[in-house]
Formats: sequence, C-alpha cells, structure tokens
Amino acid sequence: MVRFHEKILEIAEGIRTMRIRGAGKIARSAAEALKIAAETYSGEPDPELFRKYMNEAAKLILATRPTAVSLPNAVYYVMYALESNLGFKELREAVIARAEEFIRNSLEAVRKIGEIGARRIKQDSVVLTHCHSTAAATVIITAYKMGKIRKVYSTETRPFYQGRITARHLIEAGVPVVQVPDSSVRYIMHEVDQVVVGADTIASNGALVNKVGTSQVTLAAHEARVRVFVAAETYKFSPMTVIGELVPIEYRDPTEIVPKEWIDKHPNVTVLNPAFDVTPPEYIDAIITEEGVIPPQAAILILMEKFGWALEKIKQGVKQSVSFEDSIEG
Ligand code: RUB
Repeated sequence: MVRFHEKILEIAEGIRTMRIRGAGKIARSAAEALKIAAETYSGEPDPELFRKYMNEAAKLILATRPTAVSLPNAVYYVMYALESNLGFKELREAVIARAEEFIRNSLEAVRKIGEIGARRIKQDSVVLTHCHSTAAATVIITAYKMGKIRKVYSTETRPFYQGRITARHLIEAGVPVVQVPDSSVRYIMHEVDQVVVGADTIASNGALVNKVGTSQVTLAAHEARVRVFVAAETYKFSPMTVIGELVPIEYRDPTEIVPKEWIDKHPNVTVLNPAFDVTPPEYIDAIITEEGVIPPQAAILILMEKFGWALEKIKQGVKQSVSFEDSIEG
C-alpha cells in the first residue's frame, strides 16, 4: 500500500469533512495535493512507478466527494502530464507545473467572472444568493465596488450554514447583508432584482447542480420574473454528461440535520441529507464563465472547446490512466 505525505491525507480529509469546501476551492486543493504528491515521491526514479504512485494519489483525492465535477476535472488536468513520454525527472516537473497552472488559471477565472458578472448587475440592485460560492461572491463584491448593489440576501443554507460564510465574506468587503432562512426565499423574492449563485457541476444540457435548495430559489425567482445568473468557471462543466452520465448527488450524514440522540430516539424516522439538487436550464438566464456570458443551452459549446481532448477519449471508450468511474464511487 502506498503511503502518502501527511499533507496529502490532510487535504483529502479536509475535502471529505468539508473543512475545504466549495467546488473551486476543492479543485485547487486537489491540484495542490497532486503537486505535493509529486514533490514528495520518494520511490525509484522510474516513470512507470511514478505514474502508478500518482494514480493512487489521484484515486485518494477523487474518492473524497462525488458531486462537484471541478474535482475530477482538476485531477485529470494535472494527470494529463503523465501521458507524455518523458523521463522521471521531467515527468515529475510536468506534473508540478500543470498543478500550478491549474491553480493559477482557476484563481484568474474567478477574478474574470467577477468582472464580467458585475456588468450584468443592474444599478441599485437587491441580490439574493444561496450557499457560499466564491465565484458568486466575487460577482457581488465587484458589482458592489462599482456602486451597483444596495443589499444582498444570503440564505442560511441549512444544514451546514454556508450562508454564514457568505455573510462574513460579504461583510468583510463592506457589502450590506441580510441573512434569511432558506424557507423565506419565496416571501422575500418580490424585493429581489437578481439571483446570483455558484455551480458544482453544469451538465451538457445546461442543467445546474448546486447546493440543495438552489432549484427552489430559482423556482421562486422564475415565478417572480427575477433573473438568475450562475457564476461558474469552465472547469465546472462535466464532460461525462455528454455521453449521458448522470451527476451523482452526494448524500451526507443525517447527523448534520438532527443530533444522533434524536435519530436514536426515533428509530422509525428516516432522515435524508441530500447535499445538492438539479436546476433545469429553463430556470437559468445566463451562465457567467471566464470566457464570457453564455445561455445554459450553450454549455455543450464550452464542453467541446475546453474538454475536446477528454470527449474524444470518452467517446472512443478509451479509459484514461485514472478512470472517470473512480470519481463517482466516493
Ligand atoms: C458549495 C456550493 C457552491 C459551489 C460553488 O457546496 O454548492 O455553491 O460549490 O462554489 P459545499 P465556488 O459547501 O457542499 O461544498 O464558486 O466557491 O466554487
């Protein structure tokens, strides 16, 4: 069995327990873990052995959480370096360079999304956001700095209360925030001008997978004719959905909803904790990517442009050195 540096195990555990959370941060941490794996490899200087070891590290990271496609996309981006026919030293350097490149590009994508998205926010807007998304918060903060935002409603986002992270994040930037329970969204929607949320995964038909409750938020927005914007880096688009794979929805431990004592006291009650839900493309006005604003129906174009290499392999049924299935076992 391969033994990994403790920093790698810490990152894997951090993602699993949600100390590291949010699809973008998860992806960057995955790339960081692979970079550390390459740096701390202490086996024989043999390309094949190094590839095997890196595959094991990739499997460990992929098994942490199943829903955000940013995780396998980051892993495959870095692991692509192993496909070249280089010697051990160059191969190791290539992995490290690709991991660093992913992290750099990812942070730059969030910044660009902020700039592009802020242009779509109307003057004097009341914005509603759900969960904590760095991409969505960046749009909001950038628009606020442009003097466009009057107030932000941030849902609590039960059961994990990521809305509290959003409130802190926005308050630190000076944005006026009102924290509201998830169940109040329809009641307050008449006051809202625009909804801005993030994405864990976007399917080839433009459907959005994001924190559970997002689809209810968009339903209320649709009814009130409020526009819904999704802030999503292009590595949130899922190549596997092109061939019909469904996005696996993570079910987390019921004790995140009610205490264990309550569950023990009520053995006939089943407590479910789905962490994500699916918003159909009809409920989304635009997806803001670092490449520009697209309608959800154009998701397939992003996939063809950005993941052409992966799509070819998937279509030919050629498995990569780490199979895509590994990502949905976790
Ligand atoms: C987080 C969540 C966020 C997306 C986008 O869920 O649903 O909206 O991941 O976030 P969890 P970002 O807290 O369960 O990870 O824009 O930061 O990538």
